[in-house]
Amino acid sequence: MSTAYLLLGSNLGDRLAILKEAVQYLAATAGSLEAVSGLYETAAWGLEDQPAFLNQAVHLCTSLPAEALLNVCLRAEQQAGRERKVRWGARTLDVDILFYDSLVLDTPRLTVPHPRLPERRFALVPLAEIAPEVVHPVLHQTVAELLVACKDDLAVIRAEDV
Ligand code: A4P
Ligand code: MG
Repeated sequence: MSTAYLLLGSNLGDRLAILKEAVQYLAATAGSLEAVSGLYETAAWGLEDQPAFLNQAVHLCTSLPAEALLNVCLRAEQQAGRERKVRWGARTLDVDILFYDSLVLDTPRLTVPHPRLPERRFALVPLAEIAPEVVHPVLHQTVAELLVACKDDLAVIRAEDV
């Protein structure tokens, strides 16, 4: 069994319902859910002129290899009616693999750990809630340490505090 950390994000449609359904789909198709972070309302990173996201991190225990797990993530996005138009543009659902065990992989389809994780508070804050001690296999820093070092200052607010 492998341990995977995923980040879910939505900034179009009924974001809360879309994330709930995606978590259920992942649990039904990819493995057992070990932990789920709270929901975070986050300012859009990259292309800033778009609605705020809801983001959530998930810890899965899975028997799927990383490539097969990516296929499940892409299927979850399709089920949420995602249309790919603009890179970093608004989407009903985005599911990214942040870590997969200590795997380091860089292929045209899949890069793990997620290459932009250290630059993104919207990913580090939810991940730090469920996995502060997990060590980045390339940078050799824990998630908590990456969060302290992160220079991103876009808003990341726990949803019940909004
Ligand atoms: N891909 C490669 N590595 C991975 C990975 N580790 N996990 C490939 C998932 N997918 C991975 O993604 C394009 C392709 O990346 C996939 O088909 C897969 O083969 P995409 O989702 O179609 O494109 P994208 O998301 O528009 O671009 P990109 O560069 O993947 O963006 P990110 O990194 O997914 O970021 N701001 C806030 N506040 N919250 C967000 O969740 N998300 C993004 C998207 C931008 N700004 C955001 C948020
Ligand atoms: Mg993506």
